Amino acid sequence: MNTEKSRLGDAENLRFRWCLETGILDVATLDMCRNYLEKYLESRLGQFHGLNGVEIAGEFDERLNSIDRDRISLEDLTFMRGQFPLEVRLSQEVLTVARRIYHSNLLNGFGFGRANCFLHMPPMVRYMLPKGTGAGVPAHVDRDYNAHMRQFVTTWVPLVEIDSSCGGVRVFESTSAYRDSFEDSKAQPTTGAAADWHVGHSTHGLKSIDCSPMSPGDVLLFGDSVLHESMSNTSLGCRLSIDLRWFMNRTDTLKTGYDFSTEALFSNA
Ligand SMILES: O=C(O)CCC(=O)C(=O)O
Ligand SMILES: [Fe+2]
Repeated sequence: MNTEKSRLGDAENLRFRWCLETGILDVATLDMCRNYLEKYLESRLGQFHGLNGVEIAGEFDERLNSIDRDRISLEDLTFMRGQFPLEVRLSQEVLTVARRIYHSNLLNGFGFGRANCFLHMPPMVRYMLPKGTGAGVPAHVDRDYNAHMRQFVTTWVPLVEIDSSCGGVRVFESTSAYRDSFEDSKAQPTTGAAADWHVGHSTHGLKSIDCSPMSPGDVLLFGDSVLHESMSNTSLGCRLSIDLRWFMNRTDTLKTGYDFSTEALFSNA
């Protein structure tokens, strides 16, 4: 056994840390953002025959499974996977929510301060239709999807009530055995027709925690090596959420970031 590997330093420990903070964000700001997203979704889903949410979700899943990947644009495919397009992800409505987090003390417990806190751009904004299983991300650590960032923390921000039916995020306990085997169990991108998510990590034997209930204003925070997955939405409503990724040094990304202290974008690309 590699004892050095299990004696993790503080910085390494933060990668496996997670917590749920309640009543942190201003609900009016979140409502404003939710209204904007709902309007967008309503007009865009109209293109998919204007069916109600449940039927659309079924249709999306069926199409995703049978789709000829050469005949659909990447943009449409990404949208059907529950991800809002770039214009929405870069909107002021979404940036305003991120700004609220920056100006709170939320990230202090992870070692961030105002002078060392940068947002990965663009934020991710997701919807999950009722029974829309195609939008669920299998068990993963965010590092697997963000190799361009050195170390970061994710804040998951729900814009609707999350309960056991409108499930949110499920976190898996980072046991020391899991930490020791972490580097070896790195998930690989899938290939072929089903490729959208990485192959899910094995969660066998790991204790899981469903992060619910959560209300608008609550924030789930987790380090880049915390194993987690999407929960299903079996409710009749649409789930809306934003995930924002934060890093401490401007040089921690090979792509684009946002500096709220100067309200300016920067790029290391
Ligand atoms: O919203 C989801 O279903 C997944 C969220 C997630 O994986 C993340 O925020 O990193
Ligand atoms: Fe994730």
